[in-house]
Amino acid sequence: MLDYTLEDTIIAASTPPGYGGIGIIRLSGKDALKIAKRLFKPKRARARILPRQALFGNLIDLEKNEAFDEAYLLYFPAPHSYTRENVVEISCHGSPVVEGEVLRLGILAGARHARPGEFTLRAYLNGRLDIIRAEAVDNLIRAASIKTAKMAFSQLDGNLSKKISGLRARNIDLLSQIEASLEFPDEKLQITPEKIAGSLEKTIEYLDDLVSSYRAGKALLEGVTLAIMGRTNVGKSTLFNTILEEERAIVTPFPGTTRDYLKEKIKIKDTFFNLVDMAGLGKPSSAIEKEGIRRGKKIASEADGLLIMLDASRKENSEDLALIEEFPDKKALLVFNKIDLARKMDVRGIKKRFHRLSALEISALKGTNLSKLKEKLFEVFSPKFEDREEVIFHQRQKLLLEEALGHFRKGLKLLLDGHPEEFCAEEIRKTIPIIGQLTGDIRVDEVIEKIFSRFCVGK
Ligand SMILES: Nc1nc2c(ncn2[C@@H]2O[C@H](COP(=O)(O)OP(=O)(O)OP(=O)(O)O)[C@@H](O)[C@H]2O)c(=O)[nH]1
Ligand SMILES: [Mg+2]
Repeated sequence: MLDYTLEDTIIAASTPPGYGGIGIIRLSGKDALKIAKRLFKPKRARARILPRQALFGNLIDLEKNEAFDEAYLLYFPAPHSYTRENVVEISCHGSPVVEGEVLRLGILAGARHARPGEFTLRAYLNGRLDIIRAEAVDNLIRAASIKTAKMAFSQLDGNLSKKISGLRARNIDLLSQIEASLEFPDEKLQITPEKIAGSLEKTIEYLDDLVSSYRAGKALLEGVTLAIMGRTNVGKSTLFNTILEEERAIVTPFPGTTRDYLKEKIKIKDTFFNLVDMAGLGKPSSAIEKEGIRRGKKIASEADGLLIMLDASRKENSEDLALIEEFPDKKALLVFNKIDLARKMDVRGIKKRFHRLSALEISALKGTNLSKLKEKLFEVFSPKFEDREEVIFHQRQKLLLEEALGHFRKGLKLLLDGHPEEFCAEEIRKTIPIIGQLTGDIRVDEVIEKIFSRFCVGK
């Protein structure tokens, strides 16, 4: 369970574990400075610790009066700190032993080791960040590309939060106008149904766009999942290995080599792809193959995109064609493999027949057209969002937005169907607490706990 008490002073390493030039230990809470002083002594005996000014000193085990490193100390008095509490940062050498000793002495002096995300949790509880911005901190840290980092930073900077708060304010205003005109029907300042509808339509359009941006957000954060699909022996594992530039999957001349699936991350330009190699889809000859095929189909159906691989050195059959048509709604790329061998497949005919799909001829074994393939993967599968200002990264946000959207839609429909305006107002009213949960103005403890437990310790 998360601890919501803000009484303790917490301590943790904010830099990742391991060896490095420097390592930063952070303290937050009312006793942060008092505790830091128990293990840090300025080099100049009478030097004073001033807010936000780095001070050079030694780290000392006072019990034995032995120094074990030198360090800089930075003090951020409340409320001008990350957590809005007193914060002290100690920058020592990035040694696990030294950092461990600072933590040990800090805890001995009265601090408690922080839980994952507890610094940011305190920032939220103390009103420095709302939940959308706190979630953006984690996205920024984990961003797989600079593009993602910039989008996360924009949210951390408060751009999405501002828009959501604006939306909430506009709807409260709309609600009060509807209520006023219901209460004082004779007064002049009546809001017309047309105006209400206009306002709702704008809100719906905005939320709809935001909800649909989740696909791109998820792909940016987690990578685009691409399944290499094809019949046995067409060269799926060979291509998987060639793209990864390592002998990751077993390749043999025998059909049915790959049984389970393998998943690896690759980066093309600034997009991450989760490439999945799997069992060949076709008629299984054993129970293991059957299970492999079942898993393969599940992966294919959940993937963001498919690389449908065909062996161009063999004549196509009905199984090949059925595979191409198996997932008609998925983004897919047709890959004709083994072009180093004599061609038996009617490549032109198949391309023509499935002209809606991009296609490419390669040799996975020789690496022919490999760079063209990567280019195509990026072109076909990387998320397109250049014209988007805002992308949402979290399912939590998407689900709440969808819930609010549902009420706005229902409200609009009631209005357009000619029902009394109270009914519409009721739907708008239901969105207020939902939007409150989105920003964290309304606190749902289990949700908060889930969000922060994902964080790394020290953040
Ligand atoms: N000549 C040629 N042979 C290839 C090419 N790609 C793969 N092969 C060969 O085809 C055979 C099967 O390759 P795999 O990569 O194991 O095929 P797979 O689709 O993973 O097969 P399963 O795991 O059994 O479904 C091996 O002998 C590979 O060396 C290619 O581009 N050209
Ligand atoms: Mg294989």
